[in-house]
Amino acid sequence: MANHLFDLVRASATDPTKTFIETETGLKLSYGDLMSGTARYANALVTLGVKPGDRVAVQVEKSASAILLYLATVRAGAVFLPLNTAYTLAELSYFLGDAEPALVVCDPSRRDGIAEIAAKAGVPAVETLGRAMDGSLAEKAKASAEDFADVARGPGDLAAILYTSGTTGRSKGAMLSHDNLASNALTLKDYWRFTGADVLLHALPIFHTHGLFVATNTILVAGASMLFLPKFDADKVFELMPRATTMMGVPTFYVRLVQDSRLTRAATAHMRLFISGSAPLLAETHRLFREKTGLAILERYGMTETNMNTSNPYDGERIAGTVGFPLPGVALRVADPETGARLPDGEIGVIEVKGPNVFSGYWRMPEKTAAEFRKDGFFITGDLGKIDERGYVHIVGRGKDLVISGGYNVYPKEVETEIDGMPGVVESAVIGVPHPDFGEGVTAVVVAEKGVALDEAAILKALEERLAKYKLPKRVIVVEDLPRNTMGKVQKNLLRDAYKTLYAGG
Ligand code: MCA
Ligand code: AMP
Repeated sequence: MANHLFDLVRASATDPTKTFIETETGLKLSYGDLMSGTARYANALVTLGVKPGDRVAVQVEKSASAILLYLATVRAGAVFLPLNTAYTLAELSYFLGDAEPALVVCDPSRRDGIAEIAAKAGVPAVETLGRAMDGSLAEKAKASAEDFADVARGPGDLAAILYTSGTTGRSKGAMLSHDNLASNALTLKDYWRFTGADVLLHALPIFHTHGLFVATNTILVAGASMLFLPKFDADKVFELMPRATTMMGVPTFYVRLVQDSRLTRAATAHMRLFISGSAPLLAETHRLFREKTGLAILERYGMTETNMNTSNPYDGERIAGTVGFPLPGVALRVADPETGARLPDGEIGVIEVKGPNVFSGYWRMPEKTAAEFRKDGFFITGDLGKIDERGYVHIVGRGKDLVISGGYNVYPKEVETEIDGMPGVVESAVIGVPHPDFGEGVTAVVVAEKGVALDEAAILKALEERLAKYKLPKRVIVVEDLPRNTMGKVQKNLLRDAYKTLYAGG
């Protein structure tokens, strides 16, 4: 049966002996193992009652089995819903309630807590999958048959839902179709010249677009290989680099690498391409990297809702501070934020995109979906940018209130809501200010009730139980009041300016 996304994988898995993933523990999974392993997991899913269109929510540690589970979900015609391993039970409860998955898969160590919230959300099944190919789902997969008749899925059918926090209110599930993922993977493979000879050094998490789709799908459609690290670790990266040809990372990876004396021309001699994305790469990092290696990092730009939109060229000049050109098949314009009218090149406006890469909408949120698309089908990214005279796209800021810390999005509103609910707090403003390692450091500016002495450590402790660690403010600053404009709106730009050197010097 035709399964739009998995058919592409099948087509590139021509050599069953070829390595697909090698983990740091030495475990090797070939393309043949991929075919049989995904069949086993797909059979296990079906036995557990997962039907086409059902959501499979997955919060597991990074492993080769987790990738098998992703592809098995696609083969079974279900919808993969990956969740950040840092999410707390409070955060997970919302996702389970909203997505109504047929199955939750979690790390064995988290089973008890997750089973409790899954039961409350009415999720019928909870299974476990550990990093060492252990867990109840792994057992079921092992006991299942190694062939599976793929469920038929067309280009427009859903393959995945990825939650992205909202600037106001609740997190939104971006619905990604088979063709959103397939078309982007094929485009990136060609644009970045991936072939079966490539070996990607993969140190990203696999619960977001970057590590799962941009990295893994591109490797899959190229029939290439990945060296899988559980997380970014400079020692491991340098150890494995001689065996790799490419790496993808968030700017923090490169900030850490350029500070490392091991980054040299010799160390990177085997590498043909380093790609950066998810947050702005400082021109200084680009310059230092080039100085030390002779290689220009290729910066690209995307979003959960759109997959990848632009990229610096493979052959042409990779210009620091720009995100390059719209990818083939992607229409991009810079528009007046109010009217959506296209602005002349050189002028700053909101970046809008349209193409096969762009999602179909937010899960069960038709109004929010409608509000973020123009009538002519362009998606309003909320990023502010311009197009220069050579056609390079520049991102100059964000129209949305968002902090990006080490490549993870943190929506101030979510953190402010938690802080504002604490006793003794009048109000708070959460901002991002320059941080030497994470790019932006989440920072909370808090107003206390008269006579109340607020304690930074106590606020952080209370937040820890509610929010994923990367969302926690690196500092909490208590002030008398917040600056406001004549409309009464908090002037975050003044706060960002006042605390711009808070993290200077490390
Ligand atoms: C870890 N911590 C963080 C972050 N990561 N704090 C703020 N921001 C973060 N990103 C916390 C840890 O919990 C720890 O807290 C302390 O900071 C220091 O941890 P450290 O060991 O230095 O961190 P790490 O484990 O090395 O992680 C940093 C990292 C990681 C390698 C940059 O965050 C990472 O892999 N980020 C990639 C995110 C990503 O894939 N984004 C793509 C989204 P404590 O000391 O208290 O325990 S997809 C996307 O954005 C779009 C589509 C796109 O264009 O790609
Ligand atoms: P996410 O919601 O995690 O998909 O994050 C998407 C956002 O990350 C975009 O809307 C941009 O604000 C930002 N982003 C991604 N890549 C880049 C980049 N190369 N330069 C600047 N911002 C980026």
